[in-house]
Amino acid sequence: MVKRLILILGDQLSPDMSCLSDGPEASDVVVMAEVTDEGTYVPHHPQKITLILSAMRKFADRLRDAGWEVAYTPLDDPDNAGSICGELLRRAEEFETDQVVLTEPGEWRLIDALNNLPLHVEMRQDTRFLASHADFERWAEGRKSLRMEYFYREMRRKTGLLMDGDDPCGGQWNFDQDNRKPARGDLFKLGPCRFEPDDTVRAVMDLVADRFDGHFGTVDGFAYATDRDQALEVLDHFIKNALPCFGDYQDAMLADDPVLYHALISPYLNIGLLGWREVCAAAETAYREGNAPLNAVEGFIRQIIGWREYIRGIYFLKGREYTAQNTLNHTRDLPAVYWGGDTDMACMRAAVGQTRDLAYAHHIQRLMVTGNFALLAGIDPAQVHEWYLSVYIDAFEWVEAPNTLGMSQFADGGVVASKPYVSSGSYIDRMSDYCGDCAYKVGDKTGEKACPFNVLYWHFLNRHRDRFQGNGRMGMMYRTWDKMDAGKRDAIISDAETVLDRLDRGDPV
Ligand code: FAD
Ligand code: DLZ
Ligand code: SF4
Repeated sequence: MVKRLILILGDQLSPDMSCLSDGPEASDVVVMAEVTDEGTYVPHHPQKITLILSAMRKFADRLRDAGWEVAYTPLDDPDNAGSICGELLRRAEEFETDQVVLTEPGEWRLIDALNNLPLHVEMRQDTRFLASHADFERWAEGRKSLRMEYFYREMRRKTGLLMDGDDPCGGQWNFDQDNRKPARGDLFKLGPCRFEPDDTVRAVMDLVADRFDGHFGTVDGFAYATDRDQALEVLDHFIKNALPCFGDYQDAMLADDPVLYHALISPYLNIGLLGWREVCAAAETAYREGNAPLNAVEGFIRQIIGWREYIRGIYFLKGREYTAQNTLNHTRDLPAVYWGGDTDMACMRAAVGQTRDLAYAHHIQRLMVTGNFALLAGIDPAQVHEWYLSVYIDAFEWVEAPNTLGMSQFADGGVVASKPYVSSGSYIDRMSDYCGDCAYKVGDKTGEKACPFNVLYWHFLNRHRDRFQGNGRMGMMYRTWDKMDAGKRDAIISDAETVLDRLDRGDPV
């Protein structure tokens, strides 16, 4: 029988991948390749590359132990073709076959490239998700708006998670009104799990430091889990120590605590070291056994079977053109502050600084600090998208693009978000401890020291009035703006333009 090449990508590191379902007995060969192209098509953070290559090496060993033949190409192999497609062609020649089996990648770029190979490619569904493409299309069909909340309820019914018979536990689907407490500096925090690099990880760190020099961030301090056992430890640590407070402090931000009560499991879910089922089951058990309150557990499970699945559904439903959208016609270049350039804004310094150091920021930092600033300042969404895809440890296009372009930048015209996620500085002040240490004054609405979010917020609403004033959820903002005296409005617009001019000149803000 002709040998088939079974391609396993760096974010497909689970024995449950559909492309492995025929088992090692079929005498196929698994192809795994560390390639420069995947690390540079956007300049990925060195810790993200380290995570992926280390986890690939360890997963290849796991497959060999399970009886698979694995053809593994390290990054520094002199014969390395440098790209996934190049490696497949090389292996096809070596094993004298034109048969390839793979699981659908999480990015149109790679799906198209692989489908265009002069080989016979069988692309199977990615069954690691709760909702298949067909399930999501069925749900979306005929709906005027694709709101996550309704999709989520269907997923709760489908899985039976947090259900008492036909009803949601506690009589409500969503307990968000109990969540979102502001940050307190004296919160008891254990911090996330950290793993000392072993020999495999150290070798990869050296290689990455050498080959991807110049990317934002460094490998220094890399402490992520890189195999299944370590990822399970992270999950266990979260369920025991952080889940009980997850809901309450989900939106809080503290300068000296980058993770707070977040799980930090997205990298492992996204590369296959953890699965949604076991993660949600562990959270539900904590609730049923009285170890975590319902508002926390419901909020957490909603992120996974609600938001995560919904976001993926949107990416594949909307197709290749989704990432090119720019509904608000924003064209300004991404300012240097996103790459660690000088800034007087304490919140941006904190969010970008921890992103550089850890390749991680939690949801509200991504949405309401760096995302909010880019949207208010009118940054080209394609550049914002590339930034998020590059710098975060968990970023793969299927999950990053709808979050960035849809939820955060409103570039899709309101498919994901019913209104733009914008705020003035007062939201950041309420939810964080950033403003106390800032050169700007969050209480100042105009003037040299006025918080840039305060003036840019009104500038955004004013310049997009035609689009948003009819949005029921934004009417009050426009009424507030209209009631302001004309002199104050002029001063705000003029101060905002000073900030924007500084960004255009490349001066720090
Ligand atoms: P927790 O807050 O502990 O949440 C638990 C889990 O829920 C996460 O691990 C994640 O798997 C899931 N989840 C929560 N919110 C979302 C969401 N909006 N979309 C998908 N899954 C969600 N998430 C990514 O996994 N990859 C990305 O590239 C990514 N890019 C983002 C870009 C922007 C602009 C924004 C606003 C959000 C983005 N998110 C992304 C969603 C979210 O910020 C991260 O999933 C989360 O911060 C990961 O950290 P955590 O594991 O500590 O999450
Ligand atoms: C992100 C990434 C990186 C940095 N390197 C590799 C690699 O060397 N080999 C590989 O198979 N996959 C890598 N990946 C993950 C891919 O970019 C990812 O599979 C696609 O973007 C589709 O989600
Ligand atoms: Fe950020 Fe404004 Fe607060 Fe400074 S004052 S930390 S710029 S929100």
